[in-house]
Amino acid sequence: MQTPASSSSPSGTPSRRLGDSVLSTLPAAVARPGYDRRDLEIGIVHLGVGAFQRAHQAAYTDALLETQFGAWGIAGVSLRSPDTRDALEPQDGLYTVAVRDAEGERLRVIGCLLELLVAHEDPEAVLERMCRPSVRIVTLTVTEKGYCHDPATGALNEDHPDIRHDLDNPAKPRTAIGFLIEALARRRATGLPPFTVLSCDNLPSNGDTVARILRRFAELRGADFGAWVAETVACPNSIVDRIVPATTEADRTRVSQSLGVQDAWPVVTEPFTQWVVEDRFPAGRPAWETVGVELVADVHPYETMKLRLLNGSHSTIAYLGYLAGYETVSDTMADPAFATLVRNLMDRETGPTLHMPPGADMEQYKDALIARFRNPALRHRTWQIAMDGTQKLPQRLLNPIRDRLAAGETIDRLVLAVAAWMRYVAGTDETGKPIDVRDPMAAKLAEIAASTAGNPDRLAEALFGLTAVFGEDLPRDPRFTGPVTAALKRLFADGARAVVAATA
Ligand code: CS2
Repeated sequence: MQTPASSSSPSGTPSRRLGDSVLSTLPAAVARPGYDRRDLEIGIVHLGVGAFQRAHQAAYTDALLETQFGAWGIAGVSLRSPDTRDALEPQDGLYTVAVRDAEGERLRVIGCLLELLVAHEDPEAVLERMCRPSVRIVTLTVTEKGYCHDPATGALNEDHPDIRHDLDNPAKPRTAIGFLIEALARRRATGLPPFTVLSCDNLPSNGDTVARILRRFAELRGADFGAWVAETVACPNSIVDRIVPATTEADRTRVSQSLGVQDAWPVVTEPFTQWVVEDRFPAGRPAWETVGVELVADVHPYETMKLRLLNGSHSTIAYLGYLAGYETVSDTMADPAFATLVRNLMDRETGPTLHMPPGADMEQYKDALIARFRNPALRHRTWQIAMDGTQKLPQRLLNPIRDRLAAGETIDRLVLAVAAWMRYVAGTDETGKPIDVRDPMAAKLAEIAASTAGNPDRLAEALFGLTAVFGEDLPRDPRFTGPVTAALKRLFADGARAVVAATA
């Protein structure tokens, strides 16, 4: 029996669930799909259906369907965790995007996510969707580590246990790469054209990188197949940008109260959104340009701008802010020493390495970033951004360091950020509390931390030995290793806040 929309649980969360049957009863201020979801066909399979995709790519496609209906419904796939499926299936795939800033919160219920699958539970169902003739694009947000590659070189890690598994068990893949290749092989065998593979992760040349990885994996299944993948599968590069912190319990309660029905997993984000995509979609694509997506011939200038100015600053804030005891990005930015450091990092170190995209204004971009980082309505945890540092450091901090060193320029703030990562992965904070270090190389990092026992020289030296992160060049360059080790010693001796104030 359904409960009336007005009834609430003791916690104040309405007990009736969001779903197709209650869409028309939502308060007038809540935007919702005006198109008929029942007529929507699956045109996109998305691997890695998480908060980011739901607040970004799905929001664009939903906005497009609103004005221009087409066969672009999305099947959302989680590779392992059933959480998103379990939360959204009872809601017919509907969920709310809450856009928040100091002025308030705007809600829209998104309608283009038609079904949710968990690859780990039923790989065949995922492959079946990917092989439907109506599917023309497979989008990915599987995070940096989901590409099973060597972050320093961008090549497939052929020794990765999940890649070995997928080569040995092609019909039951574990990785996004294994799913893409098996689905492409099946499409080829039945004479269907390949889908376009659109990576939406923060990797340098994400399209070229996934193309290289797919080609290599396909070659390992057969030279002829490798050549077919190289020739026929389009992998446009793309830049995605929207800050989407993990949803909290308070977000769930607040959004559900505003809806008058329970949304078990809304996503909370900022007003800013950007998506720049190379226009290479041989199988066709949604008319995303009508809803603000920038379709361009070359994304590279946008990419370095975003990875270095936004993500590079984010990682700097994450490690130093966490060590200084700040829980969120906006808390960290409220400390004037940190705000100065971040601005100077952009003005004096990362910014000067960039060739800006045509028409872009670097000063405006940096001002906007500072305002975005300060957004007090988003509780973006430093700990969340600190995750997976081994996968993020190369493109965010180490490549700008390479460029600066090649030009004979200073790297003081970049070096401090790298040292802060080292101090962070040492595994205990400045009050002696353990840090929950999440990283695909966490076991190795913990081993290094234990064997170097808080000795900064030995810790730095052991971490420089991770060639997948630092490459062969930087560990041999005393202009890099010397200042990083010195900054690490100062972080251990004086604490992050004091070192930031002295370096800013
Ligand atoms: C963040 C990004 O978690 C992180 O590493 O730097 O997720 C960042 O919020 C997005 O790239 C913004 O577009």
